[in-house]
Amino acid sequence: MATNAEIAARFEEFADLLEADDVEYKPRAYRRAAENVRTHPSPIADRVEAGDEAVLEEIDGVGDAIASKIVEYVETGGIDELEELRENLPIDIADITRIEGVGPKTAGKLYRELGVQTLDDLEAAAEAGEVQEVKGFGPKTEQNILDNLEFARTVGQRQLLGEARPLADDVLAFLESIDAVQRCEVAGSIRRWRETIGDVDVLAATDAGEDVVEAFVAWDSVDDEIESGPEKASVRVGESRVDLRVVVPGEFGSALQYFTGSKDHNVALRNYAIDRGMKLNEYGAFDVSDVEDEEAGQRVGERVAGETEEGMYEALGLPWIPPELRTDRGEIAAAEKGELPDLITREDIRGDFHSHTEWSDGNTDIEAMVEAAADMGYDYYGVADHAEGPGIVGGMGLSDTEILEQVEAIREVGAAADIAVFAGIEANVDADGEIGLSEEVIDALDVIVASTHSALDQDAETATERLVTAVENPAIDILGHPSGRLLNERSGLEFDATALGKAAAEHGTALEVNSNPRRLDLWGSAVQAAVEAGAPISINTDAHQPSTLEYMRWGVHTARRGWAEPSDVINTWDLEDVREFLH
Ligand code: DGT
Ligand code: CA
Ligand code: CA
Ligand code: ZN
Repeated sequence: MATNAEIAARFEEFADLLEADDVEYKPRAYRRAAENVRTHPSPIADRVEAGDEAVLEEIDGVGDAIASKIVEYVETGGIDELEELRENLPIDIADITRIEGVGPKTAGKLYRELGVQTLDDLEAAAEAGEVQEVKGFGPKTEQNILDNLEFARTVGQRQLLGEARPLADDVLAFLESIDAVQRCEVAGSIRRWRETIGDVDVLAATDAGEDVVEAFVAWDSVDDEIESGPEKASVRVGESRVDLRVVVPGEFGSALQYFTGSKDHNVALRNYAIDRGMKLNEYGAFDVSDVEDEEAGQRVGERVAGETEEGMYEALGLPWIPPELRTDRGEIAAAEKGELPDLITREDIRGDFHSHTEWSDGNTDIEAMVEAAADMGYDYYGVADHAEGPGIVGGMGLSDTEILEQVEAIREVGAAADIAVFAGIEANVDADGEIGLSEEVIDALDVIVASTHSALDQDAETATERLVTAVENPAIDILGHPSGRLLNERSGLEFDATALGKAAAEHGTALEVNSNPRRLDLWGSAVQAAVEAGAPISINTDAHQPSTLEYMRWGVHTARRGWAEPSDVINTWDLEDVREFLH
């Protein structure tokens, strides 16, 4: 069964190939459809297959033409029009467009002029000096392709937020150390806290742009300079690409707004501006109500904002929208109505319910974990080691007898601790949604986190039923990492997040945002669906050693991407309310 991600990938490819074929407008529509399909909370193929084609009307950007292609794909596993495009343009387009400066249009041209189909073909053509002979290209473009080829080969995958963000923080610290830099900030997907990152974007405000660019490319941590000019530079640091833009202080806010994205948010915001006689771009917000020729340049009209990002939104009569919400999933309408969520922050978190010790596969004893949790200023903390069961390596998970022994050990540490310590377990949700713990064990425990560790290839309908069965189980307090996905490794279960959220709300079971940067499970759009359905959320680190209790940062920002307010998240509640919830 096709997942939403697979359907979305087909439409991305569609968009790339159409663009390569010099088709206008249509590619944008396909990209928008792809994004909305990817983030749709319920498994589209399942519903279409079940005859429920009304699901297609729920998806923004999916009109009749795209809807019929989705149906065709679900029914036949292919899309005739896409096959035709592929035959027409047999290019490895995802690979080739990974080269900075080479987009689908360029790829199309290189194929038509030189027969380039793969990265290897392109390398051969560039080395033979054929690329610079193509109309519209030149020696500089050819050199750029050669310079970026190797890097394009190595960065097939997007980086994890947990790897890229610490680098971005280092970049910011470096920029702040440069005297000529007045302000600096990250932009792009990093600032939106997306779970994977294509490249790291940073922005600096300065009156001495060229000096700042020069200092940046000379930074000790830079491995390679990819390109640089008076206003920007791109460098490689380890596995990451970092893009710096320098702007004058008066345009910092507008540039920050523009380069933070997402593209979809910016398109929607620009349209919102146009409807109000305004023009937005990276140079500012302009009142163009008196301007006759709207295409007459970037800085045309009366400039009303640009120095601060708040000012850009204010110019449209909107409150500032937190970057995590900038996905075009309703944030502009909410801002207009004054209904933006009051998002949870790291400071709201009072405890963690899911982490491991050496009793199962953790690295330290119970005491070390509790001490670390107390040092973080938490009021309460739960140990939840693995119970034995499906998906857990033999001998690693605890038997019922061992669980009862560990409960005693946890109670002993808890009695001496400054914070409340919960005796918990991470049980295993089997293929049918059951956890198989004895009544005695269930009664002895304070908190039961139940997670899927097996049968992660179920179809979406079965998976939804399985997860709903789990949250209906009164013994289960928290459904751990619901999809079981591992970013860049396995996609995990697909399920109907709205249906799961409704069941969780009804049965008082929390849905986890697992903060491990390889998981981030649930993620933004799923959290948003769950929160909308009224489900309690629990943000946990799944730490296996004291240092990774710091993963809480990733989980909080992921919950923010799902519009979560403090009251939605049980980890912000006081001890008394938490105790009542766990009962
Ligand atoms: P990434 O790097 O793939 O994780 O995602 P982003 O969002 O960081 O994308 P990136 O690095 O290509 O561009 C950074 C931001 O700049 C992006 O979020 C929005 C803005 N931007 C860049 N190019 C365009 C464009 O052609 N149109 C619009 N509207 N915005 C753009
Ligand atoms: Ca980026
Ligand atoms: Ca970039
Ligand atoms: Zn687990």
